[in-house]
Amino acid sequence: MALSSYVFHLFYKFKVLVLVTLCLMVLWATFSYFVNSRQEISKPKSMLENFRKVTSLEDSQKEDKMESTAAVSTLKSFQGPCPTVSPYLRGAIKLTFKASLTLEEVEKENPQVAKGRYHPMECSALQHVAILIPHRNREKHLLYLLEHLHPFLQRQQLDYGIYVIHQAGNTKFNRAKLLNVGYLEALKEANWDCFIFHDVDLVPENDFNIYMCDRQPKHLVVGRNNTGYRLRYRGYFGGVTALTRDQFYKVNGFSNNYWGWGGEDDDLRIRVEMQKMRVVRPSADVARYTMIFHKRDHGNEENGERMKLLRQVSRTWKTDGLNSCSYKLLSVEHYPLYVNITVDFSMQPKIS
Ligand code: UDH
Ligand code: MN
Repeated sequence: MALSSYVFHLFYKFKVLVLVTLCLMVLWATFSYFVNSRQEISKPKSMLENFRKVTSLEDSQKEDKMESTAAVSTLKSFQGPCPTVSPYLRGAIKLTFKASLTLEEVEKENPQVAKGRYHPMECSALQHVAILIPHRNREKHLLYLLEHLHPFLQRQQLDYGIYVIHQAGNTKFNRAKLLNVGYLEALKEANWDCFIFHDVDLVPENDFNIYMCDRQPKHLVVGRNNTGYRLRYRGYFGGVTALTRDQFYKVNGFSNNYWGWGGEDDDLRIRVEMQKMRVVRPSADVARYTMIFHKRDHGNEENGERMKLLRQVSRTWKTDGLNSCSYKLLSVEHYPLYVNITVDFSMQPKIS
């Protein structure tokens, strides 16, 4: 008798165990369904839908801020990758540039950006992207670019950082060398997958122009307002380009020898083509920019030597580039909306 009651008891316990396991499985399935559906919101169909979703991005960011760090880190451990098309994209936007805009206002608009960096809370970004901006004496342009670029990149659900590489002193401006410095210095902070080399005065008009790298080097400026939204010339590779860490490394970065305006972007295209890579571009209807009007800067006069330099690329690229980029690093400052890297090139031998 005692044995049969023992067996019965054991069987009963087993049944309870099976029931509890089943309940847990149902709970788990329900939970994962909700987590997934948060990420896989399909591509927006109408303006109204876009508007609602962008509002909900702002709301969810507010909510996220309120959650305790512990809760956020628990959620993050369940996080899947972000969708290939972000649900927050809006398409073409009419850009405005307010004369009285201040950096404090832009900082207030972007409380979730710290030390120039941001990552989405709701999913794990597909790429870690460093935006590199060569700069000297264009503060107002930088302000407008930051104002538009931060929300633009957040709507694309990117894990990104903005670096401004500032050339100190009065030596001729060297855009390409500044961008080499940006690449080398940014990689000291994080293992970025993708680099966007970005003029300070070009503001993207359509957030379907995705700031991620492709399997081939990508040129993002098909059209801009001051060229009637047409490609400046066949082979143009200037303004804004996107190369992966490896693509840029493979071509030994930019040349360091272009002082003053012009040629350095064509040089990079030649390097890319010599490595059997091919420049790709997004479609003309999304790769549109507004260039904030400016005149030629003092210290960035046209480089008369550029044609000569361009004829030598096949001989010089291996020894002139990332591996020969010498500079004096004056400071690395972490501001709320960007990292400011200041360099001095005045010790360089070649100044005309
Ligand atoms: N840049 C600076 N400061 C300078 C020079 C250049 O920050 O003093 C940077 C900035 O990021 C700029 C980029 O380098 O966007 C390219 O320089 P640019 O804007 O002067 O080049 P772009 O081809 O203009 O746009 C060339 C001269 C325009 C003459 C216009 C006459 N109609
Ligand atoms: Mn310009």
